[in-house]
Amino acid sequence: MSVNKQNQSEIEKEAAAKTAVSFVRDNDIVGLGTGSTAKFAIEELAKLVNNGLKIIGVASSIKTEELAVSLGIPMQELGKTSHIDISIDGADEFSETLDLIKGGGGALFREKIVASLSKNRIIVTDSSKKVEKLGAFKVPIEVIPTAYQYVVNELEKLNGIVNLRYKEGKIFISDNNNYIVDVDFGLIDKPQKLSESLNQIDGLLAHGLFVSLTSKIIMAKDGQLFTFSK
Ligand code: ABF
Repeated sequence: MSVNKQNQSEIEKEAAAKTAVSFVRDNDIVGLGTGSTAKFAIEELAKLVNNGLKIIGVASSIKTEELAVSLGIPMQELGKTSHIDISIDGADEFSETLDLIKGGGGALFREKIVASLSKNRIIVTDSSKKVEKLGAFKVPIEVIPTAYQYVVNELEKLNGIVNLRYKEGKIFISDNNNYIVDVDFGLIDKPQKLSESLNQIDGLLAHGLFVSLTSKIIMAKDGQLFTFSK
């Protein structure tokens, strides 16, 4: 991506993130996403907290937890959270039916738990994430290592082309000590159906298809904000 395009993307991400933060209210429990767009939202929230906004943050990754704590946002553990008022997170792809592919950063399991606990789920993106049909971005899937080969077999039965994720030459290990595979299913005609099939596979902890898990998508493009909601 050229420097100009990268700068434009960052400007769009920041604009979308700041808009999402404007929906946060005093005493909200706020789900904090993972990735560069969510980072803008966390930084904006920290400014408001330092000006008196009273919230409790719940992180979708260790990286997000560390960032939020370093910025002074009061936090509570995800495992001890029974409800979240509003969550703000990014995505790798989204369609106008509010279906997403998430997990490019490897945080999809906790992101999905945060989204599932949230009353209001806001996704913030730059314009590069909008697609007609999901699937150009391979679907990240978290796999328990002791079930790895079995899960690969099952994914291949679903016509998936499975790629084990590596980072810096080593197998990528998630925050939950599992593997991540990125699976090419081609363009996905029926995300709900594929999601249901994936949910049946034992040893597959979570997948990056977020179907019916989003309240609103805020996308920034060329200085304008676009909102997608049902
Ligand atoms: C996270 O946001 C992940 O699910 C997704 O991969 C990422 C998108 O990253 P970015 O906001 O940096 O484009 O929630």
